[in-house]
Amino acid sequence: MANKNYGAENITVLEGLEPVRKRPGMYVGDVGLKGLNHLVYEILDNSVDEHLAGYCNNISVVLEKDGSCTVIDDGRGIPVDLHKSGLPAVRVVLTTLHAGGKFDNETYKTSGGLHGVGSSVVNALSSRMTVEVSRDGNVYKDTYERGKPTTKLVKGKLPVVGKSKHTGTKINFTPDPEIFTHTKFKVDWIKSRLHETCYLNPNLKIHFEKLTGSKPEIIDYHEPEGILAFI
Ligand code: 0RA
Repeated sequence: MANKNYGAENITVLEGLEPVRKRPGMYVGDVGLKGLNHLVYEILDNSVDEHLAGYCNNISVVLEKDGSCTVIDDGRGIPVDLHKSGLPAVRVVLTTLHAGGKFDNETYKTSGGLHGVGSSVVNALSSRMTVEVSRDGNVYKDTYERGKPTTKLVKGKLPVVGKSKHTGTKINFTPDPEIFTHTKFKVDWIKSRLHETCYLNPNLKIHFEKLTGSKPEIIDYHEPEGILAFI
């Protein structure tokens, strides 16, 4: 081998998002309505992982008027400090394919598995994505187009766009119409998924808003008995 340091353990970290756009079906099942809705579940599941890790108790899912989706949680916020690559950790999470399910940083391992793994796939398949992280009193923002960063770092750091007394992560993404055959989320499927997720996580509250179409919908999901009634 030309480079003896190039082993199985760091292959995943070197992989960009090109394979995802080349073969989207391999990552989200298909490029139809099912795959489209899968994007929401991938982002949602990362916030649920943060809940399982013992931090986030509230998640908000908004289907925006412009066809994008926003997921907000009150977890610790995806770390923004510099990763050894020299990039903010959140940018590494959102632009690196963790194909093997292995991320070379203990911080990213949780009881539920791995944090943020699917979010880079969603980023790759979105015409636009923005992430805002509230941490350490600041709100940091990063932006992407089809998985590529569009925000200029200042001394390697993300811009601070506001102040916050809270922590959490907000991700907004627009599924790429160049990839998907459908661009309107299936609201009923999403509502079922949110209901199920609350059923399985009795201490989790999920706020849902559908702002598309002529009749907006707002639902608060919370199942304090949930699955506990069966065990
Ligand atoms: C790794 C470490 C820490 C937080 C997260 C991941 C995290 C990821 C996501 C994805 C969606 N919401 C999230 N919230 C948190 C925290 C590490 C620390 O503060 O010590």
